[in-house]
Amino acid sequence: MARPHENHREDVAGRANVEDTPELLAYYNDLDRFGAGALWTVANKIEPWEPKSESVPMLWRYNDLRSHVLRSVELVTPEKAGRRVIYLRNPGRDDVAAAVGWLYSGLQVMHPGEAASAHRHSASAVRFILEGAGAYTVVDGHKMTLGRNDFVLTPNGTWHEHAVAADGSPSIWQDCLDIPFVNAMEANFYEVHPDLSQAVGFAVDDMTKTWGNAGLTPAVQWGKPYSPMFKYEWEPTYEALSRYAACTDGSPFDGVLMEYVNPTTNGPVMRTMGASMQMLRPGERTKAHRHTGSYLYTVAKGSGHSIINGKRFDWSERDIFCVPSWAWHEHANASATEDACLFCLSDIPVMRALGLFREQAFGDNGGHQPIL
Ligand code: 1HN
Repeated sequence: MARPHENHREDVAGRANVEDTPELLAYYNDLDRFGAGALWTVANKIEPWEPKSESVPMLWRYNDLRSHVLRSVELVTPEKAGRRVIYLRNPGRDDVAAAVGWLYSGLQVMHPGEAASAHRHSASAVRFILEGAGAYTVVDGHKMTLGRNDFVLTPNGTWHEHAVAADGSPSIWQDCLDIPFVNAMEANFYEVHPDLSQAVGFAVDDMTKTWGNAGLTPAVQWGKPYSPMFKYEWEPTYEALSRYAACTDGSPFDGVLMEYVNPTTNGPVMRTMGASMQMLRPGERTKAHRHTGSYLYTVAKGSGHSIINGKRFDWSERDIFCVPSWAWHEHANASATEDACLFCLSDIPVMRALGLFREQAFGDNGGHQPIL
């Protein structure tokens, strides 16, 4: 059966604008029968003038989701579910389970004494800790204790498992993975650990103690294409932002923004996803800009609002919101006395590596400045 005929015409010189005639419609039908089509009917659709995200700006309130995340503990076991996770849905991206763009995110809960089995996959992940005590993750034999606002890497191909110590408390963290991207690349493999659990082969938190030392690097080689510092802790992050804030005006678009880096390269923590922490000083309100690449923001501290493509989203601690690629956005701190901090997870490393990063300030030449 022939597919319904689509014809995306634009009355602009240099764009396709062919009217349908009985002869052409018959021709399109003929092409369709042989698995082909006429480019001029779809050219304007597949070559938009600028990025058009299918993702919708969204805010997920922690207060709305928390009790439902905790309820999953009564409903399913980690043994049966693999991971107890409530994932964040974007109405435009349900088909690929993306929270925004090609990024997946979810809230995972674990009770004291529970453990999730070890596995590995081609997708990379970060975990950002929202609440609880005693949680830990093991990545390739390195055990990391997890505190509030810490974040942990589980890069492409590394074995990983999570647990909460018996004397800990119910723990919730945010998972962010590049699964939709890796699936779009049709390159995702998945493997369960043969023993379901890894032996811990190193001192607890050794990677952070080895690599996270105020600009000092150990005299050891690290040949892998991701950061050896598997865990970045909140206290040194906040201290770094506070120190930097005391001697900079910051960016008019981003406030005081610092990138988490691979200490062996100064580049992003992983090849597909980057992370940063952004401080909005008391009363600060940023100017609007837009760029390619998708962003997931988690409110680490404080409260405020963001305006994304003209819509206002009010946020407070532990809420999560997203900014789709090429969406205008600006942020405001609600407090005149306290700073606010946003943890930002993005696919910017992909955009930069592939030469696809573009950025524009609101009002620049009325938006008519050439972007390419
Ligand atoms: C995964 O490995 C974890 O390791 C969480 O905790 C969520 C969602 C999809 C695929 C793999 C984890 C995941 C995931």
